[in-house]
Amino acid sequence: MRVVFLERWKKKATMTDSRIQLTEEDITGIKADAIVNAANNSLLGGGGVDGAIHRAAGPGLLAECRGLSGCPTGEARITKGYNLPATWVIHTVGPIWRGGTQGEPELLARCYRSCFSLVQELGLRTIAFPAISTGVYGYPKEEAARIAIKETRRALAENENLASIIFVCFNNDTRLAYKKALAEP
Ligand code: AR6
Repeated sequence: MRVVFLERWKKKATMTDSRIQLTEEDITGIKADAIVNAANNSLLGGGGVDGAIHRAAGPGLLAECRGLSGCPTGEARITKGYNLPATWVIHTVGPIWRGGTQGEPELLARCYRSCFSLVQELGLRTIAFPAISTGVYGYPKEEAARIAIKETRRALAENENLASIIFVCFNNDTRLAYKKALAEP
């Protein structure tokens, strides 16, 4: 009985991982049902991936964001993609790294859960994520990747509708951090 369970679990783990992809490119060029934006609490744009997404989407995105009245850290909001190849943009606000003792891991995990909850609500199948919080917000890449992979595996196990989760690595360090996290059980 235990063996059967273990075999099933192993099969599920492989199946879920086959739906996770790593890529090194600009997220604004990705044609997915949704791309995720690493935003700030105002949702009114900024630097990094946020700036790139707003530039590529055009002014319609900022206009829609103005109507959202911001977003607390760990939560997520969804808008249309405007001039982006992606249909939707999910804006989430990651924690600023303050040494790891201010609830950062839980807040970062909550970002992924909030995104996956919207994804499930809207029945989306392909989602691209940047490495939330690991740029200006200073979250250590390996720890952030471990959280991203853990929450993604959980979402894939719970939502059979998900076809592909793409982690967009903007540099080699980020790609290596995800590869390491994926190699862990
Ligand atoms: N495509 C994919 N990934 C990117 C791109 C891109 N075009 N540009 C940067 N990255 P960051 P944060 C990577 O700083 O740390 C903004 O000003 C980048 O290399 O964009 O969550 C917001 O308004 C890094 O790995 O977001 C907030 O104020 C990752 O995206 C603040 O930055 C996240 O880096 C949020 O900081």
